[in-house]
Amino acid sequence: MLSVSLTRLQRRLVALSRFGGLLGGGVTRPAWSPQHEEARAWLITEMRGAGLATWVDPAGNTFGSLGATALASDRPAVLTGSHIDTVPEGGMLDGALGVIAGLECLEVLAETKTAHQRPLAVAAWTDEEGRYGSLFGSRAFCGKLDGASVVDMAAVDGERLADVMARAGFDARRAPEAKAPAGSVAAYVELHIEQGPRLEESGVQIGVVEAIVGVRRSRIVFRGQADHAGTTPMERRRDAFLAAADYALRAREHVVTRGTNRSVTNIGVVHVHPGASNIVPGRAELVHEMRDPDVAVLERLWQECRGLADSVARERQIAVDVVPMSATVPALAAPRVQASIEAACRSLGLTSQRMYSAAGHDAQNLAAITDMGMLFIPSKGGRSHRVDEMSDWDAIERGANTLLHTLLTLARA
Ligand code: HGY
Ligand code: MN
Ligand code: MN
Repeated sequence: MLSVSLTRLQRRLVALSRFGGLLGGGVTRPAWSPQHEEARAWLITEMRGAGLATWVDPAGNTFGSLGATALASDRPAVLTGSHIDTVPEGGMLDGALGVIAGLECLEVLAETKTAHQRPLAVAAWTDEEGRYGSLFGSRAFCGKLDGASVVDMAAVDGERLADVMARAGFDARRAPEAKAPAGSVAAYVELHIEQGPRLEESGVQIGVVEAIVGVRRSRIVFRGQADHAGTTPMERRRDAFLAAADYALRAREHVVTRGTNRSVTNIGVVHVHPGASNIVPGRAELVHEMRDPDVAVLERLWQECRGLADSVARERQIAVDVVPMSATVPALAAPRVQASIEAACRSLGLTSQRMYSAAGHDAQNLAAITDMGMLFIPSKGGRSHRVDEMSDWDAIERGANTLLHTLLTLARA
């Protein structure tokens, strides 16, 4: 039975983790950064060494293909992949697993000269983590990138997308040209770590994704009055940070009590200005995100939290601006791709369970142009987006073999 080489998988995953690798373990490899571009060059070399044709599109998505030198409407390809950018102080598997396992699968098919009707390709989508713009590369590929917005896209710290792309040799204005030819993708399936505790706690080997959550992100800026921290009487202070803290606690409570059991929310970025210990904060800026697999719930919660921000500001004589940043749409996996993953699990003697993804993924963009599916392997302790993110190597091998047989089924369909 066709199977992947765990030795090769391990070698490549460890090698990739060294680009932006941190001394204590973990990886920081933001999209377009020097370490990301070195990783891209390394990946292209590995793809070519595996006998694949390679190309990079105007949005910086990197492709390795078996049986085609480009995507074409008259020969729809079966696509797999994920991303090689990471969050700050992230792990070595988030994204990397899907790209390296996809490369491994295509290399096995090439070296065994296994017949398949459709071309196959593995993609490394740019900026999946959304440092400059959520799910950027796959959004461009699926024709969902608003060209006018690209020039204004920037990271929360102000670094502009156009500048970092230019440094990496790309013209941001051309990113929308990455749009795939109509009908050029027959199916898309992505292997990813679950990034949560459910699979490990249920003891099931493979997760078959049914749906992927939508994620809404906003910048919320509270504007009060900077004042002397010693001499200003407490009752006269218009402290922007206190308003932000009040909002954060109440918004979390609101989502937990008024959402569903699948609604989650987080505030991971806080900036206080001017940011000195002896100045009452004049301005406090939060990035607030919320998630749910149901777009109606997500929209309701988002509107209700906007109202909450206004209430907090009024109560504290503070001004507030709620600036939408990104809104990804929940997506459903295609039944035929889910069935192909489950058939692969059965042929490999692996247990599987259907589940929704509480993380966002490029696959939710691909759902707009083709039949999409995802499969998960368990994350140790459910840990992810942290330096000790890891999965067992035999789980990695199981996931890659399941991907291999799923791709083969889809490429023969
Ligand atoms: O944030 C997410 O859900 C994903 O890891 N980008
Ligand atoms: Mn990911
Ligand atoms: Mn991630």
